[in-house]
Amino acid sequence: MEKTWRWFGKNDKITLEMLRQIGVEGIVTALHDVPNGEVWTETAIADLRRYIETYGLRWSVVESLPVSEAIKYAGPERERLIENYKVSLANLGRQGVRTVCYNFMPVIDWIRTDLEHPWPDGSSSLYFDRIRFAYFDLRILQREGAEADYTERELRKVAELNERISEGEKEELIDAIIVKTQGFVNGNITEADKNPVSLFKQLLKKYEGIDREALRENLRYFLSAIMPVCEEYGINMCVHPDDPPFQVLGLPRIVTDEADIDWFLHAVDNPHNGLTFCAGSLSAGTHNDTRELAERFASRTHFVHLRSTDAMPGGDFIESSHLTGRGHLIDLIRIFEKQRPDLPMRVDHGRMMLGDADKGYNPGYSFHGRMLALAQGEGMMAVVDDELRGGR
Ligand code: DNO
Repeated sequence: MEKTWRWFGKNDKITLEMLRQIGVEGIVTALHDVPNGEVWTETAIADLRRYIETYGLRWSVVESLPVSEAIKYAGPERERLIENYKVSLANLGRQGVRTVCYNFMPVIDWIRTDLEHPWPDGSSSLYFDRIRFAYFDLRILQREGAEADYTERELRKVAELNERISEGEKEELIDAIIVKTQGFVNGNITEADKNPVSLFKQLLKKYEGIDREALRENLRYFLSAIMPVCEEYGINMCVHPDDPPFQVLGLPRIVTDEADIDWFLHAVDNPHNGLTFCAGSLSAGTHNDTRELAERFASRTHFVHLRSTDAMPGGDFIESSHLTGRGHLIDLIRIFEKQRPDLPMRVDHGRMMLGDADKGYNPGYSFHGRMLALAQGEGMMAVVDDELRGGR
């Protein structure tokens, strides 16, 4: 697979010069300063593409061309937004950038409650604590009917947490769940927003009455509308699985397991409609076996995220080492190197280590941690490639 790296543009503290030295071949990026829903002009795309190429690298994947909320909840602006999306796709296609990752998660993209979960060795990683998340839902958002989504035991734990949680910790929780993890992926809330919780609640309201079936229909509608452009320009769309892959905050999530993936691939049965195989997101659901999913969906996968998780008691999960955990990256590399050696892959997230913590990197996107993970990924790929050649 092609070794790619998520880079956040010319202001990223991790420069293309650095990436060239650590064996990166392709860049995964986006026009991060274009607001969601607006057209990506061909000039802006060409400028970034050329800049990347001056470093001997190529712009391999767009992550993400964000799908505006009104497309997901079918608001009145949907047609205009889909038209803009099509123009952006055509402009990307004309510039030769033909793999486009996006997601269809309502309101909130990926979810973590703790951005610096300490490891015994002094490094840290991202973590999802189910009780803290329930606390956010029940006590901070005070979402109507939320109690029904938690067990008696969980509700008791939330009440216990309420006795000891400090105001500072509450702020940190809000920051982790809806601000720091969201803004940089062109999410709905950024650090500049004064009252993130009330903004978030307004967004949740837009989905009242939208269940799984309705959201599926809106995904089908969107994909059907853009497929002709994808065919014309040879663009491969690859939806990112929901992270974590289960229902949250009363919102439907529709890319969570084998049946969901099967559904959307058949709903618009076109080879340009494919999957981002995010091993980290999928493995965070204990109902998923990443190896079975990879075997089944390799042919419709257009992009691979190598990351692993470990399930903890009580529904928590931690971002584990890339060599261990439920991601089973060695097996996935075996499957993809054999069936789809052409695919771009990036190591997704890394621990914070060796001074990463002071640099202000986006959560999960450390330099040293990801460099270590890339080296591990490269090592696994080298062994698998050797196996495939029959060893020596
Ligand atoms: C987080 C990422 C996601 C992902 C988007 C793709 O680190 O995996 O934010 O980029 O969901 O659309």
